[in-house]
Amino acid sequence: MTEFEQDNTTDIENIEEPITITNSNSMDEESLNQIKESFLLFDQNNDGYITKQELATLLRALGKNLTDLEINNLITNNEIQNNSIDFDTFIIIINQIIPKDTQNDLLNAYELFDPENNGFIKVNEFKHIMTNLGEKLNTNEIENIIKDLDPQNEGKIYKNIFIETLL
Ligand SMILES: [Ca+2]
Repeated sequence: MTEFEQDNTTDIENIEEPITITNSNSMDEESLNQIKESFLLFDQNNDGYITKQELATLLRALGKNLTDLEINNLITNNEIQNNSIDFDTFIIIINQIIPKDTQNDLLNAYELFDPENNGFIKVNEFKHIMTNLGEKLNTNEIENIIKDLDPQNEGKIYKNIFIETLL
């Protein structure tokens, strides 16, 4: 994901219209197109569904390494029948995975740069985090995020603001 802005889309709206992912804070249009292409590629018999095994492979291709247990939980939680996952369901699954990943990434990143647990990180350290998270943000995007994270322009980002703003 490259969008860190808050959005007002509720979870219920996302469930009703899982395809309207561009309004979600977890995926942009480019990512969605990329995922759609991958889905079609992995749906080898072109019936609009992928199997659980294809799901696992596809998730790995998208950089999401899940255990068998995690995959099975996704299958169960989304009430997937007959080992058949359509694209809408796949997007719902992706949205269930990405926020968790991002949250862990951010917390790990935060702890990495505040090992003494001072409760804040320096803005210039934060810029370093953002360029190493795997989420390639451009300078403008990073500056916009920093405006939210350091509203008093103190050069410090406090942990609570960091968590509240980015998660
Ligand atoms: Ca298929």
